[in-house]
Amino acid sequence: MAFNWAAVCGARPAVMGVVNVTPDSFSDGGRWLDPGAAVAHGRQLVADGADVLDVGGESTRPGADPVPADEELRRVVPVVEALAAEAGVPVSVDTTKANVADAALDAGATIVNDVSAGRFDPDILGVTAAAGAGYVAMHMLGEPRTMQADPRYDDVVDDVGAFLVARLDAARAGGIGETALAADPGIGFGKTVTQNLELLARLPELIDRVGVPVLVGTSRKRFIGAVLGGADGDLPVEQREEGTLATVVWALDHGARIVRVHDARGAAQAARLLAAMATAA
Ligand code: PMM
Repeated sequence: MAFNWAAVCGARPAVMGVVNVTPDSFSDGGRWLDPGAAVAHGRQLVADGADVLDVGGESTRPGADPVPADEELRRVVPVVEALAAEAGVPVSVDTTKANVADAALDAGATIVNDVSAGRFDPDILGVTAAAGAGYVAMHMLGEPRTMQADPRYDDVVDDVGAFLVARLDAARAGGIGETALAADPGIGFGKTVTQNLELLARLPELIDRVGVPVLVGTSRKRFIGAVLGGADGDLPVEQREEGTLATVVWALDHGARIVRVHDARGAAQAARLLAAMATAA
């Protein structure tokens, strides 16, 4: 059956919980590299309120080198398989590689979260289409290795919007159905602190432009540490949870339909409280 985002985030916004099976992600690298620990973490995220689990085996932090496909497969497939069988929520695979997406979809994933939006391995679009899976097209400036080297835009919201419109068209041309599409401005992927803040400030403009559900991933990212830091420098990653929650509330209140977070509990509570306030008027 073809994937439909409306089933996930139609009635109310969805919380996507992050399961990074990597030794080097910026926020939680190495914590869930063991498959058993990763699966247990996924279960905990669902208990905390996650509506979707996003399993990734390649770090996309600034400066990261690519991971060979066989290593990424080895990390991701067992975790996807276990969580798809028992977590009770849709599982997405965070990959840019067609063969990793293919194997993860075979193992039970129903969404492909592609931070390259089909630019790194165009076959990923056909693989996603053939499985009738959901697809997230994310904006990144160039590639992780170099994306933070002096990122420049004419107008960041305009440029990211145009990119996403073009990549969504590529996904449609690759056979992915309209209800399966979501878009993501890619907070932190080739953006300065100010550019990230502007993307969030003008989120409704971007949402209007792309015309599909928008996912926002701010969790523990550097711009939060930079804004909240002091003379000693950025607030460290482990102290960015409260700041993350502020951005989650903002994104949901400005039209985001999916938020991608490391701590599902706060985001799920925020989503429920926002809905209660919105319907009390
Ligand atoms: N951020 C990261 C990884 N994957 N996918 C989407 N769609 N959006 C994001 O913002 C995003 C992503 C980097 O964060 P992590 O290393 O903590 O997972």
